[in-house]
Amino acid sequence: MSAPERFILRTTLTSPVGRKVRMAAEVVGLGDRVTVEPTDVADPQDTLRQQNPIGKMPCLVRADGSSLFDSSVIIEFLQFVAGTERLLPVSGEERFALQTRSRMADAITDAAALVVYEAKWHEAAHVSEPWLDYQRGKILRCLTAFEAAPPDPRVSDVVSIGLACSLEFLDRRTQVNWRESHPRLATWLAQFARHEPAYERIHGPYGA
Ligand SMILES: N[C@@H](CCC(=O)N[C@@H](CS)C(=O)NCC(=O)O)C(=O)O
Repeated sequence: MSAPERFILRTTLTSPVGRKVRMAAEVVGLGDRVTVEPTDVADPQDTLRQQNPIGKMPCLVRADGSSLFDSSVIIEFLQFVAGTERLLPVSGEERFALQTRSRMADAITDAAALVVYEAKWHEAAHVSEPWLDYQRGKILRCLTAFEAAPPDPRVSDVVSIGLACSLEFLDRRTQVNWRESHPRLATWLAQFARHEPAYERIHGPYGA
């Protein structure tokens, strides 16, 4: 019998999307088969750009050298390798509602990353406040939708894993202050972090 395939995940340890994939790998029991190899997305010499022409992390490199991206594809692949449907049912109507909510959770990180990049890539005089407000509006609308219907904190799936990583990113980089205005979501995150051991393994102790 051949040895189980091992994977390389190109990501920094702090990337919220990289953390989403690493958490998903832990949840489906593949954490030991995924080795993180850090990348610098801004470095033109970094091999990431050959592995993923989009130049974004995370990117999963298989034993045969082929690559998988983006994070939602990687996560579906990992649950396929693990032989489970724990993160997302592979068929049935429920799949579509979960995928939609999963994209909404990811959209918080997408917009929050653009807020961070605005300051990183533009000199102070060129930072656009209307653009930042536009992105913060997306974050706040998605948070409001989740506040009205938070996920079940006892369930670890594509929605809860993505949402936890997005909220942790907002706590770390403070693109918006969300906790007071979204108390049910704050409670949800605390409960989810208590329920899912992979949360602490990837993000560190909750609230630290
Ligand atoms: N839709 C992508 C988003 C990935 C993403 O935005 N990654 C960020 C780091 S958290 C990145 O690589 N940014 C560099 C860039 O935008 O060029 C996914 O889900 O994998």
